Amino acid sequence: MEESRLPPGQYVPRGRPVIHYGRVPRFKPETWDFKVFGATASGEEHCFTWSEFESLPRVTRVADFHCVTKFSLMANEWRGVAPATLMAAAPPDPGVSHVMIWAEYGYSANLRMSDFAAPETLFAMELDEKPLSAERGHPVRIVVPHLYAWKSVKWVRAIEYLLEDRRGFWEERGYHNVADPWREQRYSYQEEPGEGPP
Ligand SMILES: Nc1nc2c(c(=O)[nH]1)N[C@H]1C(S)=C(S)[C@@H](COP(=O)(O)O)O[C@H]1N2
Ligand SMILES: [Mo]
Repeated sequence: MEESRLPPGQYVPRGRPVIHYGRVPRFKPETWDFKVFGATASGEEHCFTWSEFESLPRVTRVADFHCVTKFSLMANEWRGVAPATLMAAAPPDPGVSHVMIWAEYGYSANLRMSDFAAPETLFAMELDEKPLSAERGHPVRIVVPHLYAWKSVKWVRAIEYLLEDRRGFWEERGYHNVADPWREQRYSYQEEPGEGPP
C-alpha cells in the first residue's frame, strides 16, 4: 500500500485556502529589490533588482504544503529559483547555520541551513504554470514544503545569513522553531533541547 502523503492531524480541504497575517503588498518592479545580508562570505550585502532576480535560472518542483491550522494543499507545481542558485550568486560565510527569510512588512521565518538548502526548497515565482497571484506571494515566495507552511514566506524581500539561530515572526509567538509536520512540531512547548535558539 502507498504510504500516506498526509502528515498526522492534517486534512485536504475543499478549495485552496489563502492565509496570511496583515495586508497583501503591492508589487512595484522599479523599487523592488532582493537583499542577501548578514554573514555573507564577502562581508558585503548583495542586492538584486527585479530584472536581475527575474532572469535567474528556474526549476520546477511538485510538492504538498501543510498549514499548522491543519489544512494541506496537495501537488502544487512551483517554479522558481533554487536556493543553491542564490547561494552561488551571494555565498554565505562557512559558519552560517541558519537563514532568516524576510518579507514585506517585517514578517519573517527562520530556517536551519539544511532546510533552506534542501532540494525541495524553492523561491517560487510561478504556481501551476502561472505567475504567483498577489495573495499567494507575488512576485517571490519561498516554499519549504517539508515544514509547516508559516515557514513558506510570501512576498520575500531579503534573506539574512545567521551564524546563530534566531526566532522569526511565528516562532517568537509560540510556534515550533523547527516545524516538521511529520513529527507534529506545532508549538514551541514541544521543542526538545537543541531545537530552539540558545
Ligand atoms: N509574508 C507572509 N508569508 C506567509 C504568511 C504571512 O502571514 N505573511 N503566512 C504563512 C502561512 S501561516 C501559511 S499557511 C501560508 C499560506 O500560503 P497560501 O496563502 O498560499 O495558502 O503562507 C505563509 N507565508
Ligand atoms: Mo499557516
